[in-house]
Amino acid sequence: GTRVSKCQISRPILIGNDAKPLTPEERVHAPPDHTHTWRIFVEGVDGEDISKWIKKVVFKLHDTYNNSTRSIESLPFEVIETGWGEFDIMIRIFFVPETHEKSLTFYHRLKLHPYGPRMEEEKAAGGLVESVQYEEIVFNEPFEYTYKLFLEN
Ligand code: SLL
Repeated sequence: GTRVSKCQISRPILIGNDAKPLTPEERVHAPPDHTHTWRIFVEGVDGEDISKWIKKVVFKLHDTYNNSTRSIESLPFEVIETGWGEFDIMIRIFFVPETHEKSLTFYHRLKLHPYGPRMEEEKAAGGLVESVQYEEIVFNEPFEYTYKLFLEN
């Protein structure tokens, strides 16, 4: 393939997690020390279908989890789990092979507890918390396939 010189394409994505305390009924079915259910995700902005250019997302969880490397190959790119602690999740994004783009690695700190500027709202919402980061993925001198893909989408 040929690269498109002097061209830079950037696409926004959202990386984040939400979490909430387990209800007493849910705690009956979860391991005894687990306190929260949470979801880690990679999403498009405004519901964009990112599977047109993202092939798979690998989430590396804390070693306390069974099968701590979770490979997600179709939408939604997310992992839903229960647990008791906060930790850093390594997130590796693989692009569709036609783009010839190398995978990119991000980190997200899993948030379970109300704290920070939104603490009062989070407490009022029964401990429902959310932590989302906006990332700009930049393709520098993309291959023609990638260039055309984003022209059309
Ligand atoms: C902490 N450094 O001490 C962190 C570690 C580990 C979280 C958090 C349970 C996994 C399981 C779980 O929530 N691990 O038992 O399946 O806060």
